Amino acid sequence: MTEVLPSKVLVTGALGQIGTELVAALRELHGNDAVIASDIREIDDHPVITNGPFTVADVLDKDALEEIVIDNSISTIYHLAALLSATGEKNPELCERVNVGGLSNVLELARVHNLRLFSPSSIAVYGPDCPKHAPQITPLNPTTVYGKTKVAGEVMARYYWEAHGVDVRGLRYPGLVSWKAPAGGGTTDYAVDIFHHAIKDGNYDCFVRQDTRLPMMYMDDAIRATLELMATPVESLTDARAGYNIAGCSFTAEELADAIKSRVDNFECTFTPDIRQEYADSWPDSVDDSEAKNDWAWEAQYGLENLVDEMLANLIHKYEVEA
Ligand code: NAD
Ligand code: AKB
Repeated sequence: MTEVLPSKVLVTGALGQIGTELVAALRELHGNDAVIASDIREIDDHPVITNGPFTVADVLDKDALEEIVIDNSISTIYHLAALLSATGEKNPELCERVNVGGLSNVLELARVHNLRLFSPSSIAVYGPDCPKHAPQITPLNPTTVYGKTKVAGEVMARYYWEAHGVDVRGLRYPGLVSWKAPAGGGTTDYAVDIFHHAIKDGNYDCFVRQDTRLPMMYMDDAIRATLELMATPVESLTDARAGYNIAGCSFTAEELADAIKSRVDNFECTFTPDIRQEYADSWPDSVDDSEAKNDWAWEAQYGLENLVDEMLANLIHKYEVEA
């Protein structure tokens, strides 16, 4: 008689900024052993990831992924492996290969093995022609290769749902601000880096102009949005299912610096834009998330003030513990 194993969850790109926190949240929900973290990078020990199963897996190796899916009775994949905007622009060919090729592999595995799939999109799907307050539905003409891979990802996800009934869901995450893991090669990384430098050095040289306004979100909201979307009954979801807009808060780099200055004595912030300014300028200031609100009652809990309070309190504590 064949033993029927309980179904499990696989997270790709689990060592990244989102993965580190999503794996912890999923293990809280399903139990440590039911969530298999994977990444292309190897690790010996990790405060979160190694308290449950971890395996090295390249999302471009479909056969290896399939072996993990079969051997562990995987029923859901949270597919986080990707290259972000700044890294992607430095290596566009690899960015396309990983972001589009990797997603194509997991979509095929989802079709063949009847898996549910979470595949994140980004505010980077928008381009300069988009209104500053980005609607859910508008022409998507990104100028970054990363943005193009995210548009392609949404199109592929919708196709797999419509043509094959694969239950794939996605969110257009804003720039995510978190303290547990570093941000990984994106344009919105300044909104994370600024906190570390404020605490360690008392100053920060920001790589975008002070008037750069972008949609941002505290990680706790992003993780909750992910779990809420995945828990929503399928019949409640609409055509936005491959990339729901979700709004957290929207602030300029200067507003962020000022909020930190009002809490960290003598903090100084200068602004020296580099190439990432171009990517930031091509994205909207804020997003309209009415569809997420209507379809699955999405509501953010963090604005600029409580985001800054949380980031400073947690990072100061973290640095004290590490000292
Ligand atoms: P990250 O860069 O921090 O982590 C990505 C992880 O993927 C890394 O640990 C990396 O080692 C891994 N990876 C890269 N190539 C791989 C491969 N071939 N096989 C397996 N693993 C590989 O990224 P993140 O911030 O955690 O983002 C996760 C997802 O969320 C991505 O799809 C990203 O586009 C999306 N997203 C993130 C943000 C954000 O602000 N963090 C915003 C919008 C969308
Ligand atoms: C990036 O800046 O590349 C990411 C994103 C907004 O997708 N944080």
